[in-house]
Amino acid sequence: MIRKYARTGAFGKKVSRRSMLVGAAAGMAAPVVASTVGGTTATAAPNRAGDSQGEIRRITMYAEELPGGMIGYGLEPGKATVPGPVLEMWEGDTLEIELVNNTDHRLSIHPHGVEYDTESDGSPLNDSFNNPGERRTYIWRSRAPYQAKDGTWRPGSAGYWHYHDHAMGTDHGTGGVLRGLYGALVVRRPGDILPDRQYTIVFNGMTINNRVAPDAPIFEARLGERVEFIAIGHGDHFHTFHLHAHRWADNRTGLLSGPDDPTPIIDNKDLNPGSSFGFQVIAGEGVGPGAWMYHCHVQFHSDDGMAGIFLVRNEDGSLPPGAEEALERYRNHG
Ligand SMILES: [Cu+2]
Repeated sequence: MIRKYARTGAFGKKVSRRSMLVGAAAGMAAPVVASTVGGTTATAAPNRAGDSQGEIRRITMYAEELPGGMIGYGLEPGKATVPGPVLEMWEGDTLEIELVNNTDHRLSIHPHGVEYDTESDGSPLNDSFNNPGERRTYIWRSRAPYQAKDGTWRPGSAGYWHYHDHAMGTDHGTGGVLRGLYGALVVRRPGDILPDRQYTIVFNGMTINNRVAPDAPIFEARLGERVEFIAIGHGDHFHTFHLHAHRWADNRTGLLSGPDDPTPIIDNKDLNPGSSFGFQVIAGEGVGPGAWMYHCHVQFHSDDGMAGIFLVRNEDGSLPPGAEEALERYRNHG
């Protein structure tokens, strides 16, 4: 699945709201092998004026039942996915989400990383949820770094965050999270580099996006494409996320500011319940195309199915030597 980003001009002026805010089922893996990867070209980062007051954008989301007992969020009726769509904001933006509950369960949407009033908390504690069939608007605000009255600098909202249900099953949304009501929230800073592709990886319980190997997601890219991963943890287990043959800087973006940037470089990171991080890699750079594993590095978790594939195709979209065989081995996982 290809994430289309705004590629020209002032963000929010020339591109539709939908194309800016959400990835088309970005968390869903493309079908194994059979699919070809659609071509996209690298992009320069669109850059909004730094003194912008931000924009107010409105979207509608739908919570719906899915096969296999799952429940997902979607941007159109009948289009819910697990994980839900990637929601994006620029620092300073406000996002108004009208959530339509098309299920028979009480549920909500609760974000991490952004600011909101108690009415938009998404928790039963604050009487903030949707009853079955109900529509309710949640308002999320973001801001750039700012100087407090005492002169100290306070953090902005930019980061790789996430959202999830906080009302189904229990007052903490335990039932909703278990069944798939979660997704990624990306808040960017003007000047941030945008990816060609974007994938959400949620370690939820002992699953990846509520699936286990050999049915865990296979994320695809072509050699040299800029791929953004957003990793999120949920459930009751402690996990570590590892991606083969690629590494990233352990900071907000995963990128270095220059050759002397002292940020630690990693290829493995804790991914515990409620936490999230993201990073960008250039697919196959330095290592070539191939079927590269990603998995939880807790050994019995990977053995039990918390493992998937980052399939880096050749630049022309074909499979490199050995990849088909590797995918066949993956199909026999476990
Ligand atoms: Cu694990």
